[in-house]
Amino acid sequence: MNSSDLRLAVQKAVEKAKIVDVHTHLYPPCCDKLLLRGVDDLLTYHYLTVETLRYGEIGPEKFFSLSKHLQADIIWDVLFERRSPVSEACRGILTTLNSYGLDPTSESLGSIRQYFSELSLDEHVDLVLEKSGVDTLVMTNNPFDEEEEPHWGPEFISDNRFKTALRIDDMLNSPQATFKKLEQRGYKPVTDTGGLDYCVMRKFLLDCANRIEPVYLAASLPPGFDWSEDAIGYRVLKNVVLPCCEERGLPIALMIGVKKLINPVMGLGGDGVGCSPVEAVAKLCLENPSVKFMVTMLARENQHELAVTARKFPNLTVFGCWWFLNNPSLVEEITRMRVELLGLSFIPQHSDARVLDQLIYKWKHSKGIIAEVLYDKYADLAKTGWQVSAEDIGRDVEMLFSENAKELTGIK
Ligand code: FIX
Ligand code: ZN
Repeated sequence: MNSSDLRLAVQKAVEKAKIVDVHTHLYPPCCDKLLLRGVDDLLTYHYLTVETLRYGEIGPEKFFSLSKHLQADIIWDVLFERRSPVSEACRGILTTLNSYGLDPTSESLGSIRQYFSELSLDEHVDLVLEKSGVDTLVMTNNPFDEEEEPHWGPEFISDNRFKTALRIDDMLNSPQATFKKLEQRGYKPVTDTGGLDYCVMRKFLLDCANRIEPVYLAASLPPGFDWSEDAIGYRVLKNVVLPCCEERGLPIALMIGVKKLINPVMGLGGDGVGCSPVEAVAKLCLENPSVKFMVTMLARENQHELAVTARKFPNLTVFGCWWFLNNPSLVEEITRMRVELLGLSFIPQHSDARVLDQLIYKWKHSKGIIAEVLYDKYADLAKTGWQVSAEDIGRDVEMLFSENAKELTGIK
């Protein structure tokens, strides 16, 4: 295959690859308004609100006091009307609108809003999954989320395209507050003598798992998470969460490196990033060989050590270019490094979509970069005399976009 045929073959395989998106904040249609969608939700995504507020034309308190409609008007004016929308989050809006045949250079925000208002929820979900190529996506399901948890029931898990992940940050990062919530729900996690009753906590997690049938358990941990053996969060991880994962045969996804609310006034956009001890991940993998770990880290500086660590532990799968790493320059750098160190034994991306329509741009942008990296790697192989066939390329691409995730999580 000559280089232009090779590039075409890779692009075609990546373009048609169906996707298992292992981490999103989306909800099935039965959750109605919980599922964010349309241009106002796209524009008021926390990535864009903080980019708008950087220009200081309006203060955060005043901005967040406005309706979503007015917030979107301001964001559109500041980032699109009066400046070129060169940031990744801005470009994502344009890629998404373009995929619907909407031209924001000639159409008003009003006419764009009109377009989305005419899409029913079910039509919208079907349209976005078809356009984005996402076959199956995994949600983020926090048992302590008071808006979401009431939806947990048979209908919540009836749409096979929407899988659940039991998200238990609170149990590890704020255990004392969580214990109080467990007591309110009839669980007694602390004994009369002040000891921790791990069995009760495991029962809570297993009761949750019986309700939503998660494909993995997940927790986001700060850079300063206390990994010492006697730290309460670590003891809950070791004696409650990991045993539940083993009992149910579920992976544990650890998302490490977020500094929560470094600027609280920014709300969801107020989180920061910090380097975290990768050796803590290595120790977990070493001490729990029968547990499957999915790990993504938020700091660019952690990526190389994490990839090297994954070489040592078959029970460690690296996934995604998470959040502040989901930018073309970093997705390329990280994906190249991962292919060079891990071959095809990792999950290159997840969308982290909070708004339904984001699936379209987050995957279109990532697919473009991953295709470019794969082309280069196959071209390097060709220089050694190793020619890949279109079938080889298709097989490899399926692994990266869906098969690795299916094998790890049991998604069919
Ligand atoms: O912890 C997480 O799941 C993060 O992805 C979110 O909290 C974050 O706000 C986000 O959506 C980043 O893209
Ligand atoms: Zn997320």
